[in-house]
Amino acid sequence: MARKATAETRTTAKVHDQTLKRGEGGELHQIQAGDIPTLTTAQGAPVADDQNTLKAGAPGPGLIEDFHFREKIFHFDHERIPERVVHARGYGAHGYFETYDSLADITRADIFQRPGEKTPAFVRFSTVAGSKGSFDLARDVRGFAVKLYTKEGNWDLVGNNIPVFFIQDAIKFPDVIHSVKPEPDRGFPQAQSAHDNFWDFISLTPESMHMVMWIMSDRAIPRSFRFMEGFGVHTFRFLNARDESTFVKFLWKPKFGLQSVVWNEAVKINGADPDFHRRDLWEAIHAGDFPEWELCVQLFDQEFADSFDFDVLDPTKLIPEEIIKPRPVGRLVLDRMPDNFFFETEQVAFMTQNVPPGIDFSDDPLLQGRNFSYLDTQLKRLGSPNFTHIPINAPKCPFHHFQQDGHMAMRNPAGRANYQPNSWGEGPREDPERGFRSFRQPIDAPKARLRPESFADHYSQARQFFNSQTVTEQKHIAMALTFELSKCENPLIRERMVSHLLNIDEALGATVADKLGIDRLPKPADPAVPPRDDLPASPALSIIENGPKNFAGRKLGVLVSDGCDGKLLEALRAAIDQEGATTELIAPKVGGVVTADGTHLPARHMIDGGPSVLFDAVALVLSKEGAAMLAKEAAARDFVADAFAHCKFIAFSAEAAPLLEKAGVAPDADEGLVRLDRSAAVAAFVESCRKLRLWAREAAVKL
Ligand code: HDE
Repeated sequence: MARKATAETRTTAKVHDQTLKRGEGGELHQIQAGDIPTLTTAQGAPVADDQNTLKAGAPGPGLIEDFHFREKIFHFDHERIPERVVHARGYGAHGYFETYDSLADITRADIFQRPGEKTPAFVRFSTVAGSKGSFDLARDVRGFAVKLYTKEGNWDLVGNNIPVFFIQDAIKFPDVIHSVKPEPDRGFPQAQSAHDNFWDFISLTPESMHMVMWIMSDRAIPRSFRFMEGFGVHTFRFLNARDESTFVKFLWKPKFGLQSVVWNEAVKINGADPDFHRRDLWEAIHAGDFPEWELCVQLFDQEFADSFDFDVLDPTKLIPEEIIKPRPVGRLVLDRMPDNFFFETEQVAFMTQNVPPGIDFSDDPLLQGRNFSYLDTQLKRLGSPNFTHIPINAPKCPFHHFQQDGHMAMRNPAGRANYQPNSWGEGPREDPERGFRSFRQPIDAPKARLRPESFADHYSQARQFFNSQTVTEQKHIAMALTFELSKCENPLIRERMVSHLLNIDEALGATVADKLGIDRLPKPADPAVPPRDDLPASPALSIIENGPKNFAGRKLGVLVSDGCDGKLLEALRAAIDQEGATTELIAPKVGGVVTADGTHLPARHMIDGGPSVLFDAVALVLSKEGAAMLAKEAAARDFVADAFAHCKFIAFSAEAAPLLEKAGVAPDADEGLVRLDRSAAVAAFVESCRKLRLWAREAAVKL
């Protein structure tokens, strides 16, 4: 074909024609050419053509003098930075911390001095094992990292949603992480602990048993970041103005109470919405329904530490809340999403060693190792010692130092002196009064690679955790262990794990062994010290016991059809609204439905895109014809069957009964099915929803 060269850039012209702009009152109007800023290169030169490379004729060859193309592609080719080695997949938000009372008697940390004072905060939640593009509902620990921009420097509380950890000494961290990551020869499985390498390492590492109980519990599949606790894990120190020390453990308690999903649901959520947790946080903050946590502290002295059953410096142990009651000291509110994910969430650099004066470390060997590690990781990821110049990492208080130069220096220090002391009268000097001081702990010890004997009990708190769960939660732990170990190909690994479980709870070990087809129970693992069975249950460790007892912040999914009862829907929506929860409609097709009285209702989802796993409770408000039509659709039947199997409360209009039946759910199966046939029924349904799930149903559905 004969080619004609043309200089016309039609696409650009059309973009002008088609672009609408939002006015001040929110109205849309046609954009004018003058409304759009001129595209420039990174050097600021205006660009005439962003659609075509510079060529000798058409189609080419291309010319190397095309600096705009070269710069654009060069920059694109360098858009990625290394993902975090662990906690790669995460999501962050801005907010503030509000101090309740002055803690001046126990800490001189500036953030805890003045009641009512607000300190800016940035929080990043994450999974641990999966890569950046993995899914949100992996069975995994969640990172709960908080950066508090205090007036005396950044304080990073880099914690998890589980109060203990796998290992006692930082030197084992690469091993535990290698074991959980995809196996190196095959490059899978992604974001899963259900494989040989992980359970091989775990079953050879008895100190991980307490943590294993937590990650096999529903704590590892939270319903939302908003509904999980956070823990600083290690014991820290508070130091007051007299440098007196109080030990402290930090806990975040969610205002909306605890809630998790069930495993069968988690697997389906990952398919339906891999960004389930991200979207949840994004939507809650944009709706003005700000997530909130209370910061609590467990305070204790050396005398308590000496008398406690376990070593307070052992990060595989916790102090039950029934023994030291957490004291609320402030609240964290997340009220703003970052403008740009990369700029803030990806570049934020948390470091355990970021503590202001008044907060100090303990000798927990895991914490000591972390303090060493986090600086390396920032240099590797962000590429320059000047990563503190990036706005999300920079302190928001005045700062002065003589660190200079290096890649990407973003500040322009003025003056002659770049050292101190100096005679120029320039620059900052240290301040023994205001400055950070470490606790003056006397040390007289041999230099050796040691593990304290006081760290030797690996089973007692694992057992206490298991005994503190409701029967439902205990079953979930047994099911999770069975599932995970069923994915191990090596029978020795399975047996070795069962031998540990027998030290935690005999019935648990026997149940898991039975499900795994292990006919002869192995001998219990040989414990370093005998496990204790006298530790009382700690109700604070159960999720179900610590539910919100209301439906606030939760989501109702209503399956609707043409010809449905608009008034009933209205009443349902109003009651859910009143409860502080949200309603989303799911319709047979995009565009919504027309109710019996002729009102058009837009729907958020069409049935294939809105499965019931995305909701905390569901309702079926259908016409007779709608129910008959949907009964023939697999997606609609799954909607109902899954909601039932996941123990959710289900409301239904009388006309919807045939869909229930086709989905294998008897309309009067249990009290979790609420027929919306009288005016009080809506209120009764909302009342039920406050329990979140009807766990009593679980025995009947046998997930
Ligand atoms: Fe981390 N951890 N970690 N970790 N960790 C990282 O730092 C490390 C540990 C935690 O949202 C890395 O910036 C070592 C315990 C969170 O950006 C890295 C050890 C706890 C985050 C690192 C631990 C955590 C990280 C990777 C054993 C709970 C995500 C990227 C001594 C209390 C922060 C980065 C974010 C991130 C090292 C153990 C929590 C490699 C060596 C225990 C929440 O530096």
